[in-house]
Amino acid sequence: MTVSDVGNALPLKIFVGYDTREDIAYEVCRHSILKLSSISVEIIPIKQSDVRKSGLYWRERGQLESTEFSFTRFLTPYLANFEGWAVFVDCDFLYLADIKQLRDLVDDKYAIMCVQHDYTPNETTKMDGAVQTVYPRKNWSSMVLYNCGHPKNRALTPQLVNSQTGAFLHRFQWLDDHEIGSIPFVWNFLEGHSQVDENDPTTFPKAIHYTRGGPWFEAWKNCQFAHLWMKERDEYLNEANKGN
Ligand SMILES: [Mn+2]
Repeated sequence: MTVSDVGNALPLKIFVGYDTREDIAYEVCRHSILKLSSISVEIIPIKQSDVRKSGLYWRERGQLESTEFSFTRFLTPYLANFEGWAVFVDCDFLYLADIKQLRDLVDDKYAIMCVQHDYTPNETTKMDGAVQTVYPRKNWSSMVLYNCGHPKNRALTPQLVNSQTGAFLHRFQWLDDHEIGSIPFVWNFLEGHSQVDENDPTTFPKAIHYTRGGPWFEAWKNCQFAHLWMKERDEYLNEANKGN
């Protein structure tokens, strides 16, 4: 929290998809958000074991779910009490810019906003060997600004999140197309896919998405932008050690 926020509205809720195999990715993502944020934020990991315990999540794990938050992410508006705007983001992101700039993009006429990638991955597997699936609107759901108070998002009850197909949820089929706003791709900059144009600052990443797997996996320790993630990880570890 910063001084300029005193008296302002509630902190921005940022729900982060948490996977037990990627705890360090979550911690580093969180660190990068907090380090650069000029607004007050509340970072909340969505842990599958927690939402199972609290009775919000009961579906069986499917073979195509590459992370523990494949479906739990769609509980975001519910978890935010269907109030205000909230962010959902995968844990495999590294923020390079102030999240205030992202929040300033919100437009109440939309039910959700996201980067609308036109993306077909080259890899057939991702991360630690999980199957890479290809579908329309691939990667749109990995970082979403939810207008949690929008009436259409009331559809996202635990009942629906636990019963609907992956296609329905990941393609946002509870919404009409015009209810889905667009955000510049630099807020979900896909490592290995999105391109920087050195002559065009609007292409410089504001949040890198290590969607194929990040440096916390042996197979991806030399991926593009690995050094940025490693640097953030070292800062996180240094601070965590000092604080204990
Ligand atoms: Mn991801």
